[in-house]
Amino acid sequence: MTTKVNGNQFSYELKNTRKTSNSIHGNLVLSQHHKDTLPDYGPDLENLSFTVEYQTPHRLHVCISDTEGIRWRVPESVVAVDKSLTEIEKCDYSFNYKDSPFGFSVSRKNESGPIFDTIGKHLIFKDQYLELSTSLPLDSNIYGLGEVAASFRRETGRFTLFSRDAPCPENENLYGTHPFYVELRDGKAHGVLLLNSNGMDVIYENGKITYKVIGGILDFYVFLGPTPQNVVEQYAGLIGRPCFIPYWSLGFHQCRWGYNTIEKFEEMVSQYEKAKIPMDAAWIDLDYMDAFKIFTFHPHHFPPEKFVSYVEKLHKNHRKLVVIVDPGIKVKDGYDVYDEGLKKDVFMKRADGENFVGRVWPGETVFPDWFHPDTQQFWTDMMTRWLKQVPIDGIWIDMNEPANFVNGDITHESNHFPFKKGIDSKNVNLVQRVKQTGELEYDVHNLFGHMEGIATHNALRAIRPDKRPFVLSRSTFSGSGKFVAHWLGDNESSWRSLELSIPGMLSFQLFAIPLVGADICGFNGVCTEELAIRWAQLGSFYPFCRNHNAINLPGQEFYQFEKAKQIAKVALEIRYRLLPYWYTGFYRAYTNGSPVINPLWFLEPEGKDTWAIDQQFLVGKGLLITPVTQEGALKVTGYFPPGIWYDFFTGLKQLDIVQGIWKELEAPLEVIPVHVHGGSIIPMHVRAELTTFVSRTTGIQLLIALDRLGLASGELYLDDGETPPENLAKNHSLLTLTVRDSILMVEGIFQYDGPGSFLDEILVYGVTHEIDEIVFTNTSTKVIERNKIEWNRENGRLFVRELGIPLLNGGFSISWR
Ligand code: MIG
Repeated sequence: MTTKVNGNQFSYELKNTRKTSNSIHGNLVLSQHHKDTLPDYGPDLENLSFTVEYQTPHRLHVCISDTEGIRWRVPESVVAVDKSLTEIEKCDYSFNYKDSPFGFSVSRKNESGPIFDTIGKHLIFKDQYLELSTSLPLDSNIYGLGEVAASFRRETGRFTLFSRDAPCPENENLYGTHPFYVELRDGKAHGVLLLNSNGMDVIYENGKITYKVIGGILDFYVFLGPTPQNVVEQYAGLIGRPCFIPYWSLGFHQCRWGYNTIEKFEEMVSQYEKAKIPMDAAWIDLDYMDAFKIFTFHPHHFPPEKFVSYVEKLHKNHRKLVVIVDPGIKVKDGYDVYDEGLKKDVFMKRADGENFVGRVWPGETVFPDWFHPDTQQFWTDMMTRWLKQVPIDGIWIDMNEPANFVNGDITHESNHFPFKKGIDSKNVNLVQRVKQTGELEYDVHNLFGHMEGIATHNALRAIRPDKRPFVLSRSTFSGSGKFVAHWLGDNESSWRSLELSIPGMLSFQLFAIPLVGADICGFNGVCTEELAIRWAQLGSFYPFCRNHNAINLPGQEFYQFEKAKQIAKVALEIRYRLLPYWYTGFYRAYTNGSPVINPLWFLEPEGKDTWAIDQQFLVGKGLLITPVTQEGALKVTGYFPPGIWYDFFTGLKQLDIVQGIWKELEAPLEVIPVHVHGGSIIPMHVRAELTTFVSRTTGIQLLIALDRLGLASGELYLDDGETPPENLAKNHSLLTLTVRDSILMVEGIFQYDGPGSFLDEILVYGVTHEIDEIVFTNTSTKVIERNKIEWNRENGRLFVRELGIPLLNGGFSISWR
C-alpha cells in the first residue's frame, strides 16, 4: 500500500537545536498540515522531540518521539539496550541534517555517499501511522528484515513484520520480528535497527527503503561495521549477545509430534542406539501432557514414576530430555496452574478488564501477561513444581506469536484492530487488541514470544543455578538470542524447504540468534529417502540439528530408511567430531556476538559473486559447506573464494586460486562436499561417539590447513560445557593456535582439566616435503616416535597420533621438519 504524497507535504521543521560533546537535541514542529490525507490514522503530531546520540565509535542512535515521552516504546525491561556515549570526534561516522523540511543523513567519516538518508523524503508521524524513508543505491544488497522464508539477499518487495503462526508461506510474515537489516555496499557493511515492536511494513524498492509503522516511535540505530562481522557484533553489543549454550545442545536432537506413549518414545531412543547413530536429546511434543494442560503429565501414557525412571536411564547414558510448553493455559477450575494464575491475576486482559480467552490445543485458554510484575514468579513456581516431578533438561516454547485458533477473544469482544491501512491485514490474524498490564496487545504483540523466552530462561536459571538453560523458541524479537535458540518453524518435507533452510539460518546469524536450524526431513508432508539423505547431510551442519515431524505422518527418524540410516550416521559423526570447533564458535557468539555460520560474502565482501549465495555457507570461517539441495542431483556447483581449498575428508588440495571461481563438484548420494580453507586450524574430537559427552572424552585433534605461505591459525575453548559462564571462574581453557614455519604454537589460558582435555592428534593438510622428525617442546624437548607419524605424498597429508599432551601445563609447540 503506498500513500500518494507529493514532495515534502508532510514536513517538520527542526528548531531549538542544542549540541553537547556527544549528542544533539531538538524539536520537530509540523510545518504544514494536511487534514485530508490519511485521516484514518488521526492527526499528525504537531511537536516531536529529536535526539541524536553518538553512542560508540561505530554506533549512532537517532530517536524521533513525542515530546511528552508517553507513547509506547520498547521498554528497557524487555530489550536492555546498551547506553554508551562517545565524543563526536572519536566516531567514525558523521551525522548531517537539514532543518526544513527536516531530514537527516549518516555517512562514514570522509566518505560522501550517505548510508542512511532521509533528506528530501517525507516524515509522517501520527498516532497509528509513522512513515520514514531512506535512499539506497539502485543495485543495493540488503539482508535481514524477518522472519520470512525467502532468499537471503532480499528481493525488492514488502516485508511485513508482525509475528504470526503460519506454515512458512514464502515472502510473508512468520513467527518472529526483527526490524534490522544489513546492507553491503562497496565491500563495506553497515546495519540499521528500527527498535519498535509495533506491526510494520518495510517496503524495499530500487533506491529506497520505506518504513510504515502502526505505532510506537522512530528509534533508529545505525551500525557502521565496516566488516559484515563487525555489524553483527555491534548489533549484538546493543541488544544483548547470545547466551552461552550447553555442550549437549550441539548434539543431534530427535523429535516428533506423536510419540504418544512412553513406550513409543523409548523405542525411538533404542532404535538410534541400535543403529549406532549419535543422538544427544530426545524430545516429546504435546503428547506427554494431560489434555494439553501445560505443566502436567498424561496419567496413563506418561505416568510420572515410569517416566522418571526412564529419564534417569536417559541421563545415565548421557542423553537429555526436552519437552514442549505452550503459553495457552486451559480454562478449567481445579487445574492448579489456571487457579494459581487467577489468584495472582497474571493473565492477559480484554479491554473491559475480563481475562482474555482464546482457543488453542486445550480448548479455551488464557495467556500469561508477561508485563505483569508477578508473572515471572508464577512461571518459575509452576516450572519448579513440574520439574520436581520429572527432571526435564530443556524447554521448547511453541505457539508464542502468540497463536490463537480463533480471531481474538472467543466472545469476539474487543476484537477490533484499530489500524486500517499500512500493513496487510490478511497477515494479522491472531490475538488482537488485548489489554495487558497497561499495555495494548496492539503495541506489544511482537514481544510475546521474546518475553516468554526471558521468563522461561530465568525460571530454568533459578531452578538450576548450576546449569546453562536450554530454551528453544518459535517467536523471537531483537535480543532474543540472549535467552533462547530458534527453529525455523513448520516447513515441509520438500526440496524447496531444504533450500530455504539455508537463507533462514543465515538471517538468524544476523539477528544474533546463532543456535538455529530447520526441522530436518521437514515437518509437514512425507519425506522420501533421497530427501532424508540430503537433509541429514545438510542438517549435520545446522547450528541446531533436530529432526522433527508432524503428527500422523510416516516416521522419518533416520533409522526408518535403509540407506539414509548409513549416510546420516556418517554425517552426524562428522558433526560430533567437529564439536570443539562449533563450541568455540558459540563461545565467540557469547563473548563477541559473532555469527557461528557465515554467508560467503562475510569472507569476501568485495567479490560480487558472493552477494547472493545462499545455497552454500561457512561454518566459522574455515569450513565451506556445499550441500546438494536439488532432487536427483549427483553434482553440485559451488563458489570458492580466493585461497587454498582442501577436501575436508581426504586433505587433497582442490584449489589454489587468487580469484574466486565457480566449480562443479561430484556429489554422489553418500557425499556432501566440505572444504577447508587454507589458513584455518579446526579443533575436533579424535572420535565421534554416540553422545557429545562420550565424544569429548576421546580428546582433541587439530586439523591444520596450511595457506600458501605455510601459515594457519585458530582457537580452542574448553570448559565443562554446562556451568553458567559467570560461575566458571577459573575452570576454562582458551588456546590460541598458530602455525608458521612448520611449527604449531599452542598458547593461552590452560585451566580446564575435565575428560578429553588433551591434544592427541594433529592432521596437517598441505605438507609437501618429506618429514625428518617431529619435535614436541614445552619446558623440555621430546622427539615423537616414528611409528606415530604418517605422511602421504600424493595428498600432502601429515598425521601424528597418540600425542597425549595434557592441555593443562601451559604453552607448547610441535614442529615438523
Ligand atoms: O499447532 O505442538 O511449530 O513444531 O510440533 C501446531 C505441535 C503446534 C507447531 C510447532 C510444531 C509442533 C506443533 N505445533
